[in-house]
Amino acid sequence: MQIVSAEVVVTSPGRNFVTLRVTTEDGVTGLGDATLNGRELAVRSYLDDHVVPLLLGSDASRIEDTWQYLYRGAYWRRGPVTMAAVAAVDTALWDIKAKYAGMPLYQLLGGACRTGALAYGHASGRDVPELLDSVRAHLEQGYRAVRVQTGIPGFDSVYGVAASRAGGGERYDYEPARRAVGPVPRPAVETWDTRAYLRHLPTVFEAVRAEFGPELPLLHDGHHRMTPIQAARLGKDLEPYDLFWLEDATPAEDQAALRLIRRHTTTPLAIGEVFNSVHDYTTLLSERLIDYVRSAVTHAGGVTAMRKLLDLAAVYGVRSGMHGPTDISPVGMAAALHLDLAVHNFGIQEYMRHSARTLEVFRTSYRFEDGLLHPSDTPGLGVELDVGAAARFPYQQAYLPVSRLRDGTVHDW
Ligand code: EZ4
Ligand code: CO
Repeated sequence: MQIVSAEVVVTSPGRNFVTLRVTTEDGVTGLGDATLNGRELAVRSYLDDHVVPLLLGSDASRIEDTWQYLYRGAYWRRGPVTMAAVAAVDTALWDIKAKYAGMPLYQLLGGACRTGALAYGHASGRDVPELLDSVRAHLEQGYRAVRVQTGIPGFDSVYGVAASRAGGGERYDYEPARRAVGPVPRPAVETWDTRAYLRHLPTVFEAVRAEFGPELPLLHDGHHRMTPIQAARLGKDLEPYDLFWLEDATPAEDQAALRLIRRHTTTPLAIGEVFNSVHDYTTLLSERLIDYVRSAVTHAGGVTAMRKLLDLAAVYGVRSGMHGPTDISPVGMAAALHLDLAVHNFGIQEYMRHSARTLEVFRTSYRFEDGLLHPSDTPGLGVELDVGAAARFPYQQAYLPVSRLRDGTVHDW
């Protein structure tokens, strides 16, 4: 199973994606997602300049050894760029191994624990009536769980709210990265006021529960914007609305902050989409400070590392809630779905549909039916990359927005 070629494909079919494609001497190919939103080309360079030369001629069957070689062998450990690159190699090697075995990847991971993975979508609106329409539209699309984000009176744009389609009333699916334009392209700037948010959000959940009843699982993403005491208050204020989870209440790198939130509220907590290592979670898990881990295969070192993280989480009764926005490519999404099926401690899977243009480049076989996702029984991950189609959509610089307080101070995003 010698690796004879590995190439990095950067393509922008509606948004940017970084994909590693590894080919063995038998002509079997494997794909891995290495997309790091807003910093894509750093990962391309890490792969092209430092990883691909090490893969050529090595044995594709040695997945664990390759992971350790790239992680320990580089000396410089962890970090989003490194771990996205390691993730892409690891995922591609699992794809190859499963194709050689003639099995869908979830079979190699131990087989299915469930018939499908419960997915949640992103409902949003600039105001409450628009949000209620969006929740309704998601239910019509088959979602059985929704994340709820809304505008705050007095602010033009707020995290998680889809932008309007120019000239029309229709709404885009939420997509935070924006193409950089102008002579000196810069990220968009959004204004933020936590007190206004804390006052407004409970009224939003009141309206959603009044309209849709007690059963529908509702989620919310705080996007790292609160202090621990603010997050504690929000968790308490939202208790009557029985959230599935409150995500990223405080800046994620401060694990100890969760102790304070946990002391004050029974609202379930999720964190970790910006983490890239099991070591980011040790306090959170061992002290049972969270209920869901948000890491994605794409950013946390691949299928190998994600499996180990979820196994550690299981020891503490913590479940999965893998990150699945559109910046996780269809390759990263498929890898997540195989794990979702195979691990016992599955919780929920974030799922935003990719655009038709993205799906021209990435040919997927996973299915979304009755609110559940299934990775399909195609051998491997079940995703193929159309390299010719990818070449039609060259990279375009895009950034996530930055957040500033009313006085101009940079805030967490
Ligand atoms: O901000 O995917 O839970 N989902 C999120 C996303 C992330 C983006 C970052 O690339 O918070 O919207
Ligand atoms: Co999030």
